[in-house]
Amino acid sequence: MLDYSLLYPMTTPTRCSMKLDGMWKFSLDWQGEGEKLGWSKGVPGRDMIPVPASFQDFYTEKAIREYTGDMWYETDITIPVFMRGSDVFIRFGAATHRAWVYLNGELVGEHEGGFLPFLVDITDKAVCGELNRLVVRVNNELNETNIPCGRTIRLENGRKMSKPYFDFYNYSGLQRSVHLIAVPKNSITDVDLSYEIGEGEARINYSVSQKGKGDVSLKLYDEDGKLVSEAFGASGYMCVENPHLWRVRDAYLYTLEITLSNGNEVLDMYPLEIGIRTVEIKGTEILLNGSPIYLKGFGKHEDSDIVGRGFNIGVMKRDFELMKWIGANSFRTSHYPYDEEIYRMADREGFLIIDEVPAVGLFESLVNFLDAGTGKGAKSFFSKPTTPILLKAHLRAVEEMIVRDKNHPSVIAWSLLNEPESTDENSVPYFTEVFNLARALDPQKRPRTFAMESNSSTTRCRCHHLSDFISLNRYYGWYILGGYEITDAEERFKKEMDDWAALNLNKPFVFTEYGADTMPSEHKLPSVMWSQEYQCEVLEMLHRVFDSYSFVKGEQIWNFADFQTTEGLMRVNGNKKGVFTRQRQPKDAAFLLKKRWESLPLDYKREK
Ligand code: CKX
Repeated sequence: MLDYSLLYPMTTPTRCSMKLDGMWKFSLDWQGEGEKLGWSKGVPGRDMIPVPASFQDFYTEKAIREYTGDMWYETDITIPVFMRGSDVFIRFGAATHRAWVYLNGELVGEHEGGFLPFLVDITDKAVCGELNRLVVRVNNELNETNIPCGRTIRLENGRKMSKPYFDFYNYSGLQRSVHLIAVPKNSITDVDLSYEIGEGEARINYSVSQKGKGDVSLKLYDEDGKLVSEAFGASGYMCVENPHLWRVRDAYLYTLEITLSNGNEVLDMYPLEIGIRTVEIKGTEILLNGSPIYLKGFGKHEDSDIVGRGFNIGVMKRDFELMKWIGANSFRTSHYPYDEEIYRMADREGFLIIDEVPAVGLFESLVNFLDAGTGKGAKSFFSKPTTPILLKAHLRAVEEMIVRDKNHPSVIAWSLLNEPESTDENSVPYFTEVFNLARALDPQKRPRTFAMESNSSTTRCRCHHLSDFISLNRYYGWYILGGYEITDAEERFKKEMDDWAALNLNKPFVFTEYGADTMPSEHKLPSVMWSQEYQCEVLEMLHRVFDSYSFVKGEQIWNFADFQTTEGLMRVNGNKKGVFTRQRQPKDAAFLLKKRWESLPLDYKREK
């Protein structure tokens, strides 16, 4: 159970939320002695860095970019006197991968897990009306007891180096906004919502959690600000006549105003934008509001020039414009939950999200994504002495993600692992716990899945029975039989799909990854691998196969844009499977996809 509220930070008549973003003092802790030297009271040096941002790509020295270890941030904040009498918190959108927080030299909180928010209660420590020094020690080391998994090695020169078991750069630091928030002593802490849609009416089931006393009441306003329903009491339901449903690329948001009061006195007020919609799986259909949908879109990353994985509101806007232009309707938050602004935008724009927890790199191999791609066998990742610690961190991240994201209409499914080693019997109890927790925590009981690489085949995967729909990451024509062998790749792919069909799982399949690395500079006729022409040929081949299996109900290409990875023989300054470049300009494949996706109806492959 989380001991703080993960409601999105807002200023309301009863609450105050102030962004602490800007330039913070910054120092890398090369010798790992900041703690001993008292940096918790004040960070040495004069260097300053933007928050939010990854620290890596600002500097010109490679040793700084590749730095692994502790880094220290500091800012001085005036805590307004009007916050006296409230519960006061510092809320971190994310600190990658772990953080210790000090206020005026005193440790006030810590958190592990680099992609979800956490709050530090400073009510009794904050000196209202004065400057308070906020210092944060962030550590970006990878290990096998936290997600995402990796290793930290030491070079001969004594420096540490990150060895991710995953294919994205280990960007780190304070990558999302930091807020100072004040909430009343008696406050709304959470709300669970689920929907039932009937003829001319919708029912919103709700349950509000609170701290302290107060009576709960709720008012629902439509987009014109008209009151459409009311309810009283901490749990129950509200009815909406002729509801305007939230639909794919046709969103409609109501505002649910939750009030906590004592007679006429309003103790707390929190407004939440909600969309009335249902999601379920029936046979091989994915149903939104009872109607079949076909997913078209991307696996993405939070990744851009200079700020790395730091949230960038301009990049977010451009990405949504490009997704609209190309005719997409969905994306997976590969391989970690994204900044909350992105879900708010998806709610507004009517995009569907498969929300993924940062469980990536859970595969026993040094370069796991490569071995995985070729279907090589593997030992068990889930039978190590450290597995119980890893599972605890994983469960905690699932809880934080679902508590944070459960009320977004855009979120239609939970992806609980990416390309794990699901082939060993020890994976079964591990996965079962993760899947059960997701089901227990989600009031809307959304479908759960995990993205499976080639090794997780029909005969070898022991865990696909847990998925409500099957997510396949497949690289026929790239890691498997690329180039002139593409015709064999197509046959091999069809053979695999026939094997899945023979299992008669009666579940929808979604391709959560497929594609080919492509250098935007390369054109070649006839094509060669890495050329723009080849990317298009691979897609045409894969689309033919997708189209010939009725249970395939979605395609999310890897990747939306080129992105940074660790340097190496397989990567040309990053992964180049983007449909767009890292600067968000189209490759040829973007036009091919636009033509296809604009022509596929939302209920493509609807069963009669
Ligand atoms: N899937 C065979 C996970 C992604 C990688 C992608 C790739 C792999 C492929 C696994 O994080 O970027 O290699 O392009």
